[in-house]
Amino acid sequence: MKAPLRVAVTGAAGQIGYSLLFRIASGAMFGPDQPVILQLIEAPVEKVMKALEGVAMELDDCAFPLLKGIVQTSDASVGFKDANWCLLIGAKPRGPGMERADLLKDNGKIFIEQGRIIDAVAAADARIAVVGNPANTNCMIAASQAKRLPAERFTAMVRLDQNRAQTQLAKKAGADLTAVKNIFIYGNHSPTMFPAYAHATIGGKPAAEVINDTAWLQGPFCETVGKRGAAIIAARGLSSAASAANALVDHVRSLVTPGAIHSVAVKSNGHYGFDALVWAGMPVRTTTPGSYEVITGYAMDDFAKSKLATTNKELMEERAFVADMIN
Ligand code: NAX
Repeated sequence: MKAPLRVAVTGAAGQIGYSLLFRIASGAMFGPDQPVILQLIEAPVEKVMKALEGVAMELDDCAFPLLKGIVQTSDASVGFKDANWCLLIGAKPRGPGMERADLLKDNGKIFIEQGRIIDAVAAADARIAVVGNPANTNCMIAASQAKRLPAERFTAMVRLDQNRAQTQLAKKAGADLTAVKNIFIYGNHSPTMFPAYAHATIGGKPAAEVINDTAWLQGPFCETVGKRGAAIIAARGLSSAASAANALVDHVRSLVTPGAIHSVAVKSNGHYGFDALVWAGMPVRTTTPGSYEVITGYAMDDFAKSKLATTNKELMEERAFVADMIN
């Protein structure tokens, strides 16, 4: 039997947490032979901590063979202690009339604190995946606090956007979902993101050739993927939760599976023309469990270049809003 992995999850009593924890405990994230200890972190609010207790009771009631322990805490230094994976889902939502700059700054405070504590107490091999929005910038902020853990350990999730794009391409082509390959998300997890359809293939042929409708690819396709979150809220009255949890399972599973090729928001280091200091979605190949290399060299046409410039500009603006907090 392998030693259990410690998996810290913030916002554990929230919507995404409720869809996610059971899948981690069942083995979907780390495999059917990998035991886990869940370290659940919530806001220090009585009602929320009570709700977390209920979630932990339900986890117990599933009798998952791989679940070797549950920690419930509102103290991040307890929750992140010795964690091998830190899944940062909890974030402050945008309130009515709230300015984006204020949202960035309020979340900045949370992610500065969490980044500092993770760097101090998490396991030497700790990996961090950020879901809480604005995910790319929150990830950059958390990473800014790390002195021990290298920046590439901090990733933000754009996998939900990749999954959405894959399904849209398959539906349009009338193809099976699994026939769609190499659709990658570049830039910010926001409506400015760019699903780079030109590199995608369907049944081994270029997707653009199979679909043969450039206006659809440049227009409704990009728009549907970019605004899917808002469409879910309009239909469900609540933001995406099960699909976001599923995407996080995919994000981590791909990052621990050597050879997997997938979209992750990582420190750009200037790849694809992004500002070197922002976290931007791009294609990566997992090398060893938890480590990856950016796949560089996909050629971009003028349309793609203009989309990359737009999403890069937004990421740089977000960085500028919080620059005084991280420098
Ligand atoms: P919920 O509001 O249901 O849950 C969030 C939970 O986080 C709450 O229980 C809250 O008490 C907790 N929390 C807040 N601050 C905390 C802190 N400092 N430490 C620990 N816990 C804290 O939101 P949910 O629907 O679960 O969404 C969570 C986040 O994911 C949001 O920021 C949301 O915008 C973001 N999303 C990101 C996506 C992505 O693809 N990157 C897609 C889905 C989702 O919209």
